[in-house]
Amino acid sequence: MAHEKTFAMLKPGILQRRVVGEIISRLERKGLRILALKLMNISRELAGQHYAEHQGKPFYDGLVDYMTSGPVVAMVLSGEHATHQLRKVCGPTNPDEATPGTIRGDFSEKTNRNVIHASDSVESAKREIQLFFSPTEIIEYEDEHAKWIY
Ligand code: FUP
Repeated sequence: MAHEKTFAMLKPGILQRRVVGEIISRLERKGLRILALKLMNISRELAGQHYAEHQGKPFYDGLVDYMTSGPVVAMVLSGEHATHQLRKVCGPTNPDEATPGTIRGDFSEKTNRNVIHASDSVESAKREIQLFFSPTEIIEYEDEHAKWIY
């Protein structure tokens, strides 16, 4: 089985809107397993590293302003094809294209406020996990229920 780790981040505003539990619940219900979870304020430096591929684009400064405007919830998730599964649960970047039933489709209205980040590849997930978590923060544990999911 191709089990892998992936990275998700609930973006600023998520706590104020009091939907953290509801969104995490959707990730769990899909079968994704939480290996690390933390509430944090991110620095402009970390936001810049995370979104390095977008440096120089017209929306970049606004993106960094927004991502540093309030606490986020960062997570490491695992599962079979977890990166692909997580992206599907989130829906497309632009909420206009995200169908109801996806997280972005249900909780967001605009691309620049699309509620959740999800790694776009296994390689990105590795890089992002290392940016946000130290190895000791990622907890490996037995999962007796895996046989009901996979
Ligand atoms: P995604 O991988 O779905 O997060 O999408 P991107 O890496 O393309 O974009 C990262 C973030 O930049 C988005 F979540 C929101 C922001 N963005 C904009 O604000 N405007 C754009 O035109 C594109 C992206």
